Amino acid sequence: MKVLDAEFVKGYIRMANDGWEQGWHERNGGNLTYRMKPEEVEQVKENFTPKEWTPIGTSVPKLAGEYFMATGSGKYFRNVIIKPEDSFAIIEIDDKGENYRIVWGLVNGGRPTSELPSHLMNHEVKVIATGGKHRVIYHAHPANVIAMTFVLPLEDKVFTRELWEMATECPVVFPDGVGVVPWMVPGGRDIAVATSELMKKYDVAIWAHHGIFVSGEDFDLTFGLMHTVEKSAEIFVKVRSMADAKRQTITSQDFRDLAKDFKVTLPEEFLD
Ligand code: 2HA
Ligand code: ZN
Repeated sequence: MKVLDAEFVKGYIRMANDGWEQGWHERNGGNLTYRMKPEEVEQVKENFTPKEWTPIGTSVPKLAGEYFMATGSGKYFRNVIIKPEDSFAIIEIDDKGENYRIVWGLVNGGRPTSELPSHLMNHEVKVIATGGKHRVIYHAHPANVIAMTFVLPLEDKVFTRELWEMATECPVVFPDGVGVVPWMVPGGRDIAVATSELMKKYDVAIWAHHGIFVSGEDFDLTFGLMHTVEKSAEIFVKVRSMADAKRQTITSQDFRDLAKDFKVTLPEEFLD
């Protein structure tokens, strides 16, 4: 089967375009990776033409031999839908988890996303934490979440609580809360390590003054998670624009009641 005819590839392209349409991907901002299922690799591998092995810049032994779809460094989400084979690649990880090679895509040259170390380290953490259920890591630059990082203390508890309070569905959608990474130079191993540490605990990591990373099982859940967090952040910005303080909000006891009915566990550390 041709790569572009496969359902999972269509799902990937749709998600990238949805992110573009939300306004989360100015210029070449953001990146999306997907860990392919073995049967999906089988479906399309007749099209693979492997290029040279290249160091990842970090070590991800749990991902040895896996195949990923990855947006290209310097490529635009805006173009994914019209020139997919120029905008993203399928890559293979070597048997040590230290090098990758492009096997399809990026036909006009280029490399996978500059945030490949963060993506792959997050994938590795999630393979372990979810027994392989999570397959999608998504990085975007949504304006309202970024705005929050200029006015709130950069603490997991503060961000979790504010985002939960801004929309009743939030504690159900991300019951573990969100982590916050202080400002760091993007693209390197240090920010990848800091982010993947948070991903052991959360599905959402906010990068101060930069954007968000989210992790999920499939395209719908992962896009939906980004969308929910950003919608909540938008409400926060509106509330703060109207008044310095909230007149009323969802209380800790309200959250406990919600958790009971919706059968989610909310960490007590976020409920005092
Ligand atoms: O330009 O978003 O963090 C891609 C990025 C880098
Ligand atoms: Zn970014």
